Amino acid sequence: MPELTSPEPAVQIEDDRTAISVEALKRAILDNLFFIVGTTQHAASDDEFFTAIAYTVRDRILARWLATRERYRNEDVRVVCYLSAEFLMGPHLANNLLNLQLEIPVRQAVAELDRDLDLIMEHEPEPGLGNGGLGRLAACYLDSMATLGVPAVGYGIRYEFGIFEQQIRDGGQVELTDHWLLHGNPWEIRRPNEALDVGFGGRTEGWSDSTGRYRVRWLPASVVKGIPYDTPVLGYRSGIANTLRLWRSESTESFYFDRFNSGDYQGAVAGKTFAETISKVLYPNDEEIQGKELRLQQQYFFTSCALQDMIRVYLHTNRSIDAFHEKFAIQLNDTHPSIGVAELMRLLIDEHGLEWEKAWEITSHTFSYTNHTLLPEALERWPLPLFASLLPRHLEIIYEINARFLDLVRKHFDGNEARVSRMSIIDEHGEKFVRMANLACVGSHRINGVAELHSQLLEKEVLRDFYELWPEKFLNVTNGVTPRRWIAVSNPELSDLITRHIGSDWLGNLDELNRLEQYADDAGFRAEWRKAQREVKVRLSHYILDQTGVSVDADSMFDAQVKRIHEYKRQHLNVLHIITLYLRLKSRPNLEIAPRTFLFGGKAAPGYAMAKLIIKLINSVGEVVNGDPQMKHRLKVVFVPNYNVTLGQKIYPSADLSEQISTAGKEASGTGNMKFAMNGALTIGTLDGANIEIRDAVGHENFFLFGLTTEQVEAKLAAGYHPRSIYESNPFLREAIDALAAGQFSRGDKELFKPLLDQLLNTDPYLLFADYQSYIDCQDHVGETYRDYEKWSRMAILNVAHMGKFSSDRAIREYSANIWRVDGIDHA
Ligand code: NBG
Repeated sequence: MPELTSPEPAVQIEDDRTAISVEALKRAILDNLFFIVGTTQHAASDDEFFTAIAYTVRDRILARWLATRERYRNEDVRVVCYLSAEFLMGPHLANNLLNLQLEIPVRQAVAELDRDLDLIMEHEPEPGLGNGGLGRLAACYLDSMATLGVPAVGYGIRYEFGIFEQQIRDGGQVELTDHWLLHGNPWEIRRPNEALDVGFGGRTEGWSDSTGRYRVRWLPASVVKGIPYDTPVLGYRSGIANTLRLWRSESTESFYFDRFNSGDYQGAVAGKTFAETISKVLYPNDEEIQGKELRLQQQYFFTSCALQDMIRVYLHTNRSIDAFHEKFAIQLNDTHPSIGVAELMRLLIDEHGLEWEKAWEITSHTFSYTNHTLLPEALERWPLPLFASLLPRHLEIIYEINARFLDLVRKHFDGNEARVSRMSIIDEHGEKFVRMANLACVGSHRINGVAELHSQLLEKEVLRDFYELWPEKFLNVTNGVTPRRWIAVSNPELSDLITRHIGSDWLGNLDELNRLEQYADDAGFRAEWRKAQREVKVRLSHYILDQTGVSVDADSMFDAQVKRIHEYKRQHLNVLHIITLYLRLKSRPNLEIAPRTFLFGGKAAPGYAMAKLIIKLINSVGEVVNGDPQMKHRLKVVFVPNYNVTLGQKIYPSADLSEQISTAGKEASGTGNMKFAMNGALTIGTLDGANIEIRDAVGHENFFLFGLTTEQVEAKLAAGYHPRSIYESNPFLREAIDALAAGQFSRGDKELFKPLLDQLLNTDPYLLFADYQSYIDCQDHVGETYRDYEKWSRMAILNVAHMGKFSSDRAIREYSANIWRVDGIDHA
């Protein structure tokens, strides 16, 4: 990989439109306000100002962006195509300013125009085109690929409506439409010249070509157009701008005049409606499939666009299609784009005339697959009739892939039919399904999990048969996150402090953070550390007051859990601790504790009743605790609404304690755990996902561990788990549960939390009760430790010093070396 040395500002082209002096920037912003937004400096709203600034910055990205594009087309580089149904990019402006090193002059220019850059940045809408960890990981990886000079394109869907906006009303979640495109999107460029067609439905027919070879052609019943929208993805100081290419679906004919003229007004727009629906809205489920036809349409739509796009680029190079896999490495971000395996086969055989064997060689050398979850409810499978009616030709191809594959399985496993039926791409138990994970495994040359434990569990459980057939395909790549967005952009106070002491190279090489170790014992440094964090906490407390009306004390411990709301993530275990603490303080009012502010954030899938009840639970407990005068200066509970990247950027830097408390064996990796720890929060967590590796990296003495291990969880469930007996024998747990059941946190309503309590008492599938006492004891230890703030700061510094491994740069180096076999190109 090339070294990141260039200290000069990367923009060098000094013509009128791209100059970077404060004067030139001011002029450009005013011009854009006038000529693009259609307003003037004094009349412009902050939204309009944002747009003008964004165009000003985009102008300064374009030259390198187009140059990068040309290089990838013309030079003999292998390009990584990262296929993902979700990209959770977050706001672009601050990140682009950092990467261009333009923050100082732009801030100055904006100030001279009598506006405040920070306030204006609050007006950037967030492209929420993802649900959670999986979509955000894709965004961190794009950042690192551009930084390391790995030629890459992110392919996905330009959803008109991203993840819903969450409001809290009467303590419960309400979903509102996300209008992220309302004011337009200054970062993207629509490229109608590069539109492509995608078919759906219809039938297939056989024919003979001029050499007499039997061929098949697909006659789709309808065709939609995919229009690409490109957004530049800048590298940090690398001079490179890769591309995020998102596809919007449109009708091929905007209007069926024949029908319109004959009076069939509805028929005239029906095709248009079908086409436009495909990229309309993101499915808001993170780890549960919904099995809806539209979802399969979305998956096929963007995957087909991406593959056709690659082939088009490839044929431009005047090479024969035979070496396609040498030009492209395709990464499947979970199974969502795995229909690509069948689509590439179709394109190569039906459209480009290759023989099956050759097409398969190309295909299986092109794809690799990342699995992101062990939860069985997330394994994608499509009912066969639905699949057949939407993608008839792909089903034929999948049957052929499967027949050949199962021959191999039979040979390898000596005709073991139980294996054959488990490994088959078609599930034939009762109602038939196409199993997308099986298709992905068969069609990929590398399969990876996202943390050590997760990869081991894939090999041992979910993908065991595939591992036993092809152990050489499997590997682990532990997730990482970009320190540019998650430290530098989110936490300028900490960033400055670090840079003042160890210089600025750490942002391009996160291992450098270990040079902070020497400061852990320096009382002066620790004081500065606390001062920096306090500023961040004060800022968040203003935001919280403004958003929720709750006033929180910046000197209390900020104990934070932000992530999707899910039973396996156990936000309700956190609540059981709060209730226990509350009841303890009620019965012993003079008890001295470290004052705590519990912060929660996260969305629940709209159809997930239990998750929504957990939100209600958090808010109900908050209402009682925050309203109790005895708790003043001791406990506060806040649910900060509409958790997204923007809000994450405020919360990660402010936290003292990071809650990573999933049932062991359930969280594939987690990435929020890394963002907190990089910003100095200490972790309380189970031995799950990447927590294990974080604990090893930061030192066991700097990590608050509790709870059962994966093996103990499995053993307990296998032996017959009885949560009610734990409830009966643990007086504190009983007290907490009884208080909930009695309506103490629901204004006397004894029914409200009954579904949750019944589940815990009867089955408790995520073992909250089994881990309860261990969690409480560990939290008591946390509270004691926090009171020794010198000790705490020391731990926090050591924690940050050892987080280098969790940079997405490290993860991308591993993908590049072990999966994609690509090098970074030299920086401009
Ligand atoms: C999520 C896992 C997380 C993991 C991210 C990124 C899905 C389907 N999976 O543990 O739950 O960190 O993927 O790998 O969103």
